[in-house]
Amino acid sequence: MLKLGPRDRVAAFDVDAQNCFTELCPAELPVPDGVHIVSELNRQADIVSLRLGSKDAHPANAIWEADDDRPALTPVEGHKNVDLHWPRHGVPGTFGFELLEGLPEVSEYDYFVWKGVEPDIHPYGACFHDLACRRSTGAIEFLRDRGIDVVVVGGLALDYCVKVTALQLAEAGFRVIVNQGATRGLAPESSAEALRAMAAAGVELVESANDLQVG
Ligand code: VGL
Repeated sequence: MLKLGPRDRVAAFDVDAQNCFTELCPAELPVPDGVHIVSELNRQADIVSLRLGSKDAHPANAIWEADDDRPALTPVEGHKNVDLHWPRHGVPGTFGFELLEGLPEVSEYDYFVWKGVEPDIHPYGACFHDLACRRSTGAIEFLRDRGIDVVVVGGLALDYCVKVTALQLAEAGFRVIVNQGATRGLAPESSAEALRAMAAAGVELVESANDLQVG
């Protein structure tokens, strides 16, 4: 059991919990078992005082789109805010863009971030718009303003956007807990590496919201 302190100092962050990162969207970025995070995201949000969310909101003409010549995960050269090619995903107006069924409406979150809106910007973390972490999305300032010092993180995918968001929050000085029941990874090796990197940065890991005690 992890004791997180008073409820009014604890927030939850649903990172990119979108259909495009589940097997419902095989042509986008299907995360194995990704649809099954909803109940844990809701349970962790139920025990905290604020709920933040993010979505990838990518244009269909993004310069990082993978194709036969430039497969997913190959590098993109010459663009400071894009590192890798990815299949098209998270395009507003599509089913893949929508939050997973069972989550609140976007407007019910206490704070919400749309990221990667520009065709030549593809960030991972929900706290900064750019890869160099210079342009805040406002999430960190919102959490500080509200007196939050602990953030429970889940969403998709563990090995990319969840990892980077957790590291950004830890770097900003928050106590960060990743609920493994509320996240899944794209691939086993990168997920194992994500868990190592987060642990090295002081991020705590729990199996489920049952392991969290908020006073
Ligand atoms: C993500 C890879 C590419 C994520 C987004 O949300 O984890 N991963 N784009």
